[in-house]
Amino acid sequence: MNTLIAIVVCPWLVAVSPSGAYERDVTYERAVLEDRPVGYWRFEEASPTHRAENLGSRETALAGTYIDVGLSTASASPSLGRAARFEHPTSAMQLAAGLDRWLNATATLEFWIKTTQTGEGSWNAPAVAGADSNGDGNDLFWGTNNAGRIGVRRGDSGPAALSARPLNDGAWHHVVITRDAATGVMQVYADGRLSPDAVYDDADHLQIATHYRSLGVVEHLPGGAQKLEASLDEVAVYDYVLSAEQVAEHFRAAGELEQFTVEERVLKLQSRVNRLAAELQELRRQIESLEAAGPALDSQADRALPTPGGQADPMAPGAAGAAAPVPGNG
Ligand SMILES: [Ca+2]
Ligand SMILES: [Ca+2]
Repeated sequence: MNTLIAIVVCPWLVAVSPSGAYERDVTYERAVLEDRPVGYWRFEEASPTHRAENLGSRETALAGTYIDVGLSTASASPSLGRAARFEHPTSAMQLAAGLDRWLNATATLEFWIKTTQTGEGSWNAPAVAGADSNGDGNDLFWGTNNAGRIGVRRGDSGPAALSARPLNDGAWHHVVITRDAATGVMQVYADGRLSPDAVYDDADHLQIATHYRSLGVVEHLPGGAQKLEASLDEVAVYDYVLSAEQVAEHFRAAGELEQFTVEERVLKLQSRVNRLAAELQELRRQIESLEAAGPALDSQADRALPTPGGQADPMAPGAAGAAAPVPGNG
């Protein structure tokens, strides 16, 4: 009964398993789905024998198969549920169809990552997704790790947009990488904010032709490459460039992370205050609009009243139905 009530009263806040044993907050999930990802993997499965559910619009076409991936790990906050550990040289999630169709075009890759790995090299550095085109720079490395700085690289040692600071401190971080295939502009957001100096205009505008359909590994690499060693969560792929507001909203929807510094908590609270102030301003505007329209509405109401000489008020003094004064003590 309680389960039913929770779902009916607030369907976007609480999801309850059929057994009722596991509850999770889906605030973050709702924020991501509102922005229509084509692929969105939450890693909520309890066992790697299950298929990784894709909540994005491509549904089963981008469902995943776990390969040596650890599951049921606590994620960065209750709103993120569980996370996946890509902790072995063979750890990967293989998808039913290619990711390159999306990520080689204008796209966004969003994920949460926890790692202590220090990426070395460029084309052979660990990354979340991508494939090497052997012998040339006609390739993309999404989520590449360059000495702990995470971002996207085009080409073997080519242009890259990387987070301003290393993120390999063993704490969870929200990373959003965007690439506009038409303009060549690549951006990296770390923990909700655009990284300074992490916008790179890749002027070559190459048409990338590599094929890949895995998460947690760079495909088609000759020997000697570094394999990603990290926990990942809430990986999402979009077929457009997320705006700064959308990125900030997702980060905010993750809720409070205990790892945040006082400065980061103040920034999050300030962001919430700004949003409430904007909502208050909008409400005031609506009130003023109603007040301004008030006289006109009153005039219309007056015109709708019965004219004098029309139907008599049955309770008026002297009317037949009016009650006679009752003598008494008052
Ligand atoms: Ca999750
Ligand atoms: Ca290459």
